[in-house]
This record gives sequence, structure tokens and C-alpha cells, in this order.
Amino acid sequence: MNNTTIECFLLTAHCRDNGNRFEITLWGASSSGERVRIFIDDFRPLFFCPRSVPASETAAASERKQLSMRSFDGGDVDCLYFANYSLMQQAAKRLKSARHTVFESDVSPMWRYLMERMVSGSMVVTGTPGRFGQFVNFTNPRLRGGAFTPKLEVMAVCVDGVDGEAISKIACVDEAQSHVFADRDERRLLVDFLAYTQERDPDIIIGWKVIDNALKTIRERCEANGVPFEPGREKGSRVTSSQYNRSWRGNDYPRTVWTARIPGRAVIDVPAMLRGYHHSPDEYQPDFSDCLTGARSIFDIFNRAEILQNAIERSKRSGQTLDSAGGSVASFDHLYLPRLHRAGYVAGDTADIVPPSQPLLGGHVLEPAPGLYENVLVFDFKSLYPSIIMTFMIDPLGFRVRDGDRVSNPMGSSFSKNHSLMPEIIRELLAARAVAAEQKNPYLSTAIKLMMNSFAGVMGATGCRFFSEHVSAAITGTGRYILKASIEHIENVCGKKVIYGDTDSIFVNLGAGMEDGADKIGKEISTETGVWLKEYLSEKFGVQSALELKYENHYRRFFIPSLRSGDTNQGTKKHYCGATIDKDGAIELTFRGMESARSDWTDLAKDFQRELFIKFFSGQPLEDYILTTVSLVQKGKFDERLIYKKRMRKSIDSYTVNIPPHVQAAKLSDSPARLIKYCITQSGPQPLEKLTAPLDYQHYIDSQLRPIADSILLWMGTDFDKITSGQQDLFG
Ligand code: DGT
Ligand code: MG
Ligand code: MG
Repeated sequence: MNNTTIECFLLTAHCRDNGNRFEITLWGASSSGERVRIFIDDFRPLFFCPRSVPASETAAASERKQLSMRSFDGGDVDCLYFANYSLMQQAAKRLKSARHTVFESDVSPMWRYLMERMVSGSMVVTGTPGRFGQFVNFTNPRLRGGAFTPKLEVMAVCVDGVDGEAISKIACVDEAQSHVFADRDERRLLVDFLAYTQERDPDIIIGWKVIDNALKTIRERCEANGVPFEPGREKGSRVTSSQYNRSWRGNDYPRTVWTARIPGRAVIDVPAMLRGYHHSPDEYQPDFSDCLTGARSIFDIFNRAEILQNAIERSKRSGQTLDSAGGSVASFDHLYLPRLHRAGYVAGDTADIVPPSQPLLGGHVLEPAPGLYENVLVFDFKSLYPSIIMTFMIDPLGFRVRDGDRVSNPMGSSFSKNHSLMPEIIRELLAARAVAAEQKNPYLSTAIKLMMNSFAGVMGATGCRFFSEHVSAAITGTGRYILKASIEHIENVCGKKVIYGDTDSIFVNLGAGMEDGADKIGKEISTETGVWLKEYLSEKFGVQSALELKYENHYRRFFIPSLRSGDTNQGTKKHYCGATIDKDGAIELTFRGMESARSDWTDLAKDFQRELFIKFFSGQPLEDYILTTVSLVQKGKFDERLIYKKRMRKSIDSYTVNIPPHVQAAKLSDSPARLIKYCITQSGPQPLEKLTAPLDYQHYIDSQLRPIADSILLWMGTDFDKITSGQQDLFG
């Protein structure tokens, strides 16, 4: 028997009860290029209960062990082990209904197995290797976390066929080759496709809506043809759906979520990943003109958007599998629970969370002073909430451990210096973000930034077992305090006027004639405020500040619109437009919260907004330009810029009442595409390829031009209607 150690990267993780045993099957890709199956059946599902629970109540456990661990309230706990998962769940349910407290009974045993071994994507496996077909197999090896980055094989799949009918084509594209299956005999086609998948043996199957479209269809057609649906590295592939209610603004919306379980092959949905990395939806559009082109363009987008590299890095940080595009609460558990246990504590069940007594406050947003400014400097704290967590040792355990050595914060709460676990977790993530930034990978940097911020967020979310309104308030409240203190410092000590601020950003107005020295002043303010804040926080709270105020931008012109009500003293929060000018004199506009950012705006609106702001910022009159644009629209000169493009989110038939315009248009189309292109005509919305009625120019003037013009005009004391009603006399 030889004991071998290999490094592996986790591809899939599945578990099940098999009779009176609990089994975990992991698949991974090793550093030497082998594909590895790891089978575990010596891990017992477990949770914890107070030592005070009588033994008679925990008889279902195969073992009850006294641990030197405590719950957050300081009580001693025991660990209950079970033969399988369902016995564990039943026992927890019974204890809860007998009004006993249980701890961590809602943690999946498979994830517990991985997290306690600190496995986040990469793992080090030690054991006796055997064979599983063409693959390496380990049964009950030792596992611990690693730091290895794998080279993985990807195959894109695209299916041609109408829902409920036979598949006419399946296209597969990988790095080395592509193939189209187009047999008239559907059974043959499916058998060939499955055999091909086994032969190409990809680690990852990708597609566009790959689960609820491609794999679901293939599975259904396999069933109809009596072909076993087994595209995995071992048997047990499934495509299943679950229903859940998504609550939004007090209403429940039923949603069906499809999941694919393909042992040994990760399934990654490209559009879900693009959203997860905050790529704009229009940035990457696959070409579905035919099946093979579709698969090729999915493969190409996957590579161009660097989804794999980012998913691997994210998995190494969050512990979630490659297919996961979110999962803040799960990631938090994954990183926090094992550290908590090593510190000698267990956490509660999520269901035992006490909801907050009052709504939680977020960041501070200043009342913006509307108007047109020259030379505005923008400052923003680098990783605000994470740096607050580090500086003030904010942490769920540190809050509850009542020891003497503590750090107090501006909210009046305090955290243990020696029992805070978050600062270390955040420090590692900050370092990873810095590496991503250094490697010029803004998507990964943003993904890590969002993960860190989501950790601050989940401590204020009742769906997280570590929810605490005090912990959450310590973060956001300290954020508000730091923003206000810094603004005061910039105004009173630096002597500069602050015109707006939001959560951790500060907008400073230098005024006309200051363009040349602006960058220098910006750097000075940023350094000076950082130094001052360090001293101030050290003096007041005895902390070592990790806060850094970055100088971000110099806007030559800057505009904050007034409220729609026309009150020119009040500005709209989170709305502004700034103009930077580069070395060659080219103007670049940045819109925040203003219309151009919206996807349902036409090219007309985008062009109009840009032109209008450039004129406005260079001090030119606006009236003529507005009137000319209106009249050119009416004369039909801009018809090709009046097209709306909107994506269908649901099937056409699921809309019955309140049918939105793009769906009305899609209903008129012979073969509606996913991206509906349509115009508003005098007979309502019509798809671009079947425009019959004349365009409704008044609609475009009212809904596209008017709000953009008014965003400036209201502040000037006039409005679009006043200007255009004059037009009737001039041109009418
Ligand atoms: P930065 O400025 O890019 O270095 O990173 P941050 O973390 O300072 O991000 P920023 O300036 O966009 O936002 C300031 C704070 O607001 C941030 O620390 C946490 C909170 N925040 C912003 N966006 C999100 C979000 O999407 N989710 C959550 N939970 N918090 C957010
Ligand atoms: Mg920031
Ligand atoms: Mg910010």
C-alpha cells in the first residue's frame, strides 16, 4: 500500500445517503493532468446541542461527544453524530420541536466536510490511489486545502430544436475541435452526442442558458427515446428543477430554478457568469445564426471574458464550486465556520435569528447642491467597509466574547481584540484584490471587492446565521461617522467646499480657473486627510487606521440636476454628470443614475444626451439644438435611431395581463428572437422586421428627448415644454 499525495482542483461535489451510510463523491483535476474521483463514506453528518439536553432526547445519534466548545452565550456544547443525512435532519427537527436549541443543524454535511478541511477549490489529497475506469480513485483519503490552479478542458454545447419537439442538431466546440450532430434519427443523434462527450471528456460544459435550455432539452429527449442520460464521468447525471418564491417589495414571485448534476463535469452558464462579473449584457452577444456558430461564439465569449480564470480564482477565495456566481451567505459560512470552531465556538441555526428591531441604516448620502460646477475633485475610500472591519476588529465572535481587551468604535459598541476572526479573512481578500488589480483584471478585482462587501452585508441580513444588528450597525455607522468627519476636515482644515458625498465618496468643488493645479491639490487632500484620519482615530479610539482616501478623478465640468419638482435648490441624490478632458482635449462624459445608463434607451436618447451635455458644458445655448432635434425627429430623419432593444426574460405566453411593449412587439413577430428590436408606432409597438404603421414621433419626443432636456432645463428655470411650445409658432 503506497501513500500518495496529489494536488487537485474541485470540479463537482455531490452527496447522498446510501442506506445507513452517508456518501460524498468529489471530482477533481490534478496537477499532473489526471482526473480524480474522491469517494468518502467515513464522514458522519453532525450538529451540536447544549450539554444540558438530556441523553434520552438524543438517542437517535450514533454518538454524542462532549467537546470543549461553547455557543455564543457561553454554554457548553456536545456534538451529535449520525449515520446518515436524513437521520441528522430528523433528529434536529425533533429537538427543535421539543424546544431545544440546536447549533449548525442547517449546515450541509458535505460542505462541512470540505470547509473543515479548509478546501476552497484547491485541495491536497493523501491516500492510496486506485482506478475508477480511466480515472484515478481515492477512497476515504486525507484532504486539506491547497493553492493550485488547474488547467481545465471546456466544451461548449448548443442545441437546435423547439421546446417539446425532437432535437434537430447539437453542436459541440472545444479548444481542439468542433462537431455537429444532425442525424434524422434523434435516438442516434443523442447516443452519438453522449459518446462524443465521453470521448472528449471535458471538465466543464458551458452554454447559453446551458441548464434550463440545452441540458434540460437533451435530458428530456433522452427520456423520450429511452436513452440513458449519462454525460458524466460516472453514472448519476440529473437535471432537476425546484420552485421557490422570490420576495420583492412584499410580493412573492414563484420561480423555477433548474440545476444540473453531472458527476465530474462542472456546468457553467455563460450569461449567468457574465452577470456575476458585472459585464454589461450588451457587451457579449452570441451569434445564434446556426447551431455551430452558436456553440463557437459561446466558446469564444467564455474565453474573451476570461470567465474560467475568474471562476477559478473566485472559487479559491469563496470555497464555492466553479459554477457558482454568487452565494454570499454560503461563502461567509465556508470561510468563517472552520475558524470559529478552531477558536472553540459553534454558531447557531439561521432559523433562530432574531429579526432587527428597526430597519438598518446604510451609508450616509449628502443632500446634493444642484448646479453646474467647474473643477470638481472626486475622492473615494478604498474598500471602505472592509477597512472599517480591519480597523475596528468588527466581528460576530469578537462582539459576543466579553473579554477585557477591546476596541470601541464610534457607534459605542466594542469588539474583542483577541477573538476577532474577520480581520484575517478580510486581509487575505484585500491582498487577492490587490493582486487582481496589479494583473489588470478589473472583473476579478470587482468580484473580490463585492465578496468582501457582501460579507459586511450578510452580517446585516437575516438569511445569515451571523446576523447581528449591532455588528452591522458598527460597520455602517462607523462608515457614516468617517465620511462626515472627513468632510468636516476637508471643509474646515483644507478650506475646500464639499458639494456632494455618498457612503464613502466626497466631491470637492475647486471652482473656475483651477484646472492646472487640480491634480496636485487632489493628491494633497488625499494624503493629508489620510494622515489626519490616522491620528484622529488613533487618538479617539486607539486604533491603527487601515482607511485610505483615494483621489479618483478631476472633472473639469460637473453637473447635479435639480429635483423633478423643479425646486432648483434641491438636487437628486445619486445623479450627476461629470466631464473629464484628456491631454488631446477630448471630452469624456460620465453619467451616474442618469438616463443614458438605462438599457431601454434608444440611440436617439444616448446621442441627444451626449450632445446636449457637451454643449451645456462648453457654455453654448441649448434651445436651437433641442428644437432642431425635435424637428428632425418629426421629419423622419432619425428613424434608424428610434429602435428599442429589449431582452425577453420569460416566455411570450407567460405574459397575460399588463403586456410590456417589447412583448407586444414579439407577439407580432413570426420568429421572435431573444433580443426584441421594435419601434413604437401610431398603432402601438411593432417588431422591426414587420413595421407597418408610421412611427409615433410624439412618443419619442416625450419619453426620450424630454426627460434628458429637462434634467438640465429645470435647473435653468425653464423646461422642455416651454421651449417646444414656442416651436409650434415658429415652425408650425
Ligand atoms: P473601492 O472604492 O472600489 O476601493 O471599494 P469600496 O468597497 O469602497 O466600494 P464603494 O466605494 O463602491 O462603496 C463603498 C461602500 O459601500 C463599500 O465598502 C460597501 C458598500 N457597498 C457598495 N456597494 C455594495 C454592494 O454591492 N453590496 C454591499 N453589501 N455593499 C456595498
Ligand atoms: Mg470606496
Ligand atoms: Mg464609493
